[in-house]
Amino acid sequence: MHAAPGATGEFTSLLNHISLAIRIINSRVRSAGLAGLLGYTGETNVQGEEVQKLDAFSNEVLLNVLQRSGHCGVIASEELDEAIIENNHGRYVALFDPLDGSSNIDTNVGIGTIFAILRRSEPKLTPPTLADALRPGREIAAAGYVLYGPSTLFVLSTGQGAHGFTLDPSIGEFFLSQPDIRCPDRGNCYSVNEGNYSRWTPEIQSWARWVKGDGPAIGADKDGEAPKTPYGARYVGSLVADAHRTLMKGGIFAYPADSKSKNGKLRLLYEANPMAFLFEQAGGGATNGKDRILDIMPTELHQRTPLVIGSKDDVAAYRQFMVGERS
Ligand code: AHM
Ligand code: MG
Repeated sequence: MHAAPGATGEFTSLLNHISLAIRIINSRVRSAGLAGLLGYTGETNVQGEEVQKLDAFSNEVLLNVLQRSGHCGVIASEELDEAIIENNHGRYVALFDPLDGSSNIDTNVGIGTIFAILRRSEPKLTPPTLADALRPGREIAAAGYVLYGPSTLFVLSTGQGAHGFTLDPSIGEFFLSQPDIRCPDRGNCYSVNEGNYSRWTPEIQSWARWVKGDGPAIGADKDGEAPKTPYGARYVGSLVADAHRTLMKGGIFAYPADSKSKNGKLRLLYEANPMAFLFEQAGGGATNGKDRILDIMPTELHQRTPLVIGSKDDVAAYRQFMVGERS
């Protein structure tokens, strides 16, 4: 963690607080199944204490740690209706999804935490407002995700590349394990909930047929290589797990809009922006199908957006289907 480039002083302290919250959440995630086995999943445990669901617990931990850090003027979470705006001296805005993929908790599938940090423009002169949080993702100062998988992996960017840190559980500290992650320019896997196929537009359906080798052949790229279809299918249903695989191995993850979720399912501020920031830092791409995710000007806290992230050539090919350059 200390090797994160560009992290100094207050900013470093904020990141250290986030790291602490993550380690607390990790320890509870690691024993979630055990707690269930021992019957701790009811309203109260044997000590008579209320047992919180893991996502509510994770939210509380991040909130408490960030509030006590004193660094945040605005804190917003996917689990809270309203933003917490309270600290006039806080120079930063923290936005997070405390436990993403929570529908996978009960089956012991990878889950994660996602966050973004923004700098308030004039923290000394103006009290914090909601507007401090409603900023485009290109202004993010730091973004990261944690994958609670076979190991606990923290992928972080402070705007100078994306770097992976693995938790050493024996001493409870993160160590730099994947410096300067680069997403391959093209991959051979696609990741999408294809159960939504009948709800997609014809453009998305065409892309899905193409990626399975059932669509029009696509010619060589400028580097002379034509994409080889069919792509393999991989879909966990936890954004952090699907995004991490895509970041490391290349390919594409898409959660498009559909006739049921007209603006897509994923949230711009807590999920799409941090992931888009990390993918761009690793040389990948991120679009809503037409526009760059990081250029979207948010209008509300819990705004949703279609999200397509991955290898830059795969994201570019998807976009060509959406804008009618391919069909
Ligand atoms: P959540 O924030 O309620 O956990 O929902 C977000 C999750 C993502 O992790 C994942 O990419 C997506 O929802 C999966 O949705 P679906 O089950 O519709 O495929
Ligand atoms: Mg989520």
